[in-house]
Amino acid sequence: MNTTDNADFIVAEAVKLGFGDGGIITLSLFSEKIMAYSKQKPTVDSQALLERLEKVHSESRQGSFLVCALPYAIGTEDDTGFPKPFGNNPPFMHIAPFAARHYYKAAVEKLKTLQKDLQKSLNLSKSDFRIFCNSKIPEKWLAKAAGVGEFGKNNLIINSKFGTRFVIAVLFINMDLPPSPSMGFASDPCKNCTKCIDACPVGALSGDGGLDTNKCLQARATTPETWDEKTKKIWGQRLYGCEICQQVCPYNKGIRQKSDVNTGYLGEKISIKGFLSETEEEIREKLKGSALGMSWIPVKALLRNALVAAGNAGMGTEELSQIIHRYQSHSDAVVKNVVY
Ligand code: B12
Ligand code: SF4
Ligand code: SF4
Repeated sequence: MNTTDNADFIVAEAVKLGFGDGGIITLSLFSEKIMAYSKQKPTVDSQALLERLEKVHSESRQGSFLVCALPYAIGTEDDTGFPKPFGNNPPFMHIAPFAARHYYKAAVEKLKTLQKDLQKSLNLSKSDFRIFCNSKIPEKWLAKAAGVGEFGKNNLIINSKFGTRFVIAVLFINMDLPPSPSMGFASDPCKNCTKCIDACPVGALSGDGGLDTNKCLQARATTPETWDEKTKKIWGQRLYGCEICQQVCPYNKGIRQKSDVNTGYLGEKISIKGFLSETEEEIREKLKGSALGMSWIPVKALLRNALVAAGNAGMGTEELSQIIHRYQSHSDAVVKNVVY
């Protein structure tokens, strides 16, 4: 096999494992592309982006990134046969589709399988590979450079087949491989569209690709802070996740994806009563292995979110009052102060 065959073979194997798309970029070409992007657009801090890759650099600065896109399912209420961890009693609160199953974990598992196969077929050792998913390295920039997609004004990478609804997973391979051609957009995919900017309920998108994490509801979903009345109202009946800037994107229109991923299944609807009836320990236990069980998501932030959802569902006084009463004497102000 020559190296071109290797590159095609690797991407094809990734797709066989369930990834929707994949592309390859060498470490050296990535660095070059980043420098070029920052020349075109001074807000792109090439130095900072390249520093984030330092952990990956091999002495020789050789190597390639296989950047994969794992599309996530939309409309998982259709799924049958999955256990509902908090029961099925309405009213419900919502989990955004990207977190309804643990796609990040599933993507890493898929890359581990691929790595094992590649160790044999490319005659490389375990230490020649590194897997990254939701990590510190600039995954969106790698996806752009590897031709998987292009930045949209919603701050996400748009893929020409899957829109924005996919997670990115990266396999570093200590071998220079031919880079993939770009798969889609010759120029700015957004053009004059501003739908995501206009629809964001908190004005978090700046319009030039930037996102204000102090405003974004997705960022605030995990921050243990007390919310004011305005934030509570805007939060609605979510438990976790906001994806309005994806719902309105024309590139996601009409795409109703299925997924073979079952890892950490929670579904998109969680019973408010079922959730709030559990102790914190029980909640932690039930969320283990799911996207909401990740170490950096504090249970007290989820409790706050659920109590706000309960309030917005009109359950603050009668039906849930006994359950909610427990939280009025909670030791933590973030949870206690939010009770409706
Ligand atoms: C921290 C983080 C968040 C934070 C903060 C996001 C942020 N902008 O900083 C929060 C919690 C808000 C978040 C939310 C979401 N995230 Co997130 N997040 C990350 C993470 C771990 C790091 C991102 C990061 O480096 N932030 C630091 C800032 C400075 O970098 P940046 O966002 O890349 O900002 C760049 C752009 O603004 C760009 N830029 C500057 N000027 C301009 C101008 C133009 C015109 C353009 C287009 C771009 C541009 O340059 C900046 C610097 O690089 C990545 C994983 C990774 N390693 O990439 C996932 C990741 C970006 N998230 C992802 C996803 C799916 C989401 C959510 C949909 C749900 C979720 N998982 O939480 C929402 C979507 C919100 C949104 N509209 O972006 C995916 C994106 C997949 C895709 N299709 O692009 C990633 C890649 C995770 C993964 N492995 O799949 N996320
Ligand atoms: S995730 Fe929600 S709050 Fe964050 S930028 Fe998108 S629409 Fe705005
Ligand atoms: S909604 Fe419009 S502006 Fe926003 S990312 Fe999609 S195409 Fe671009």
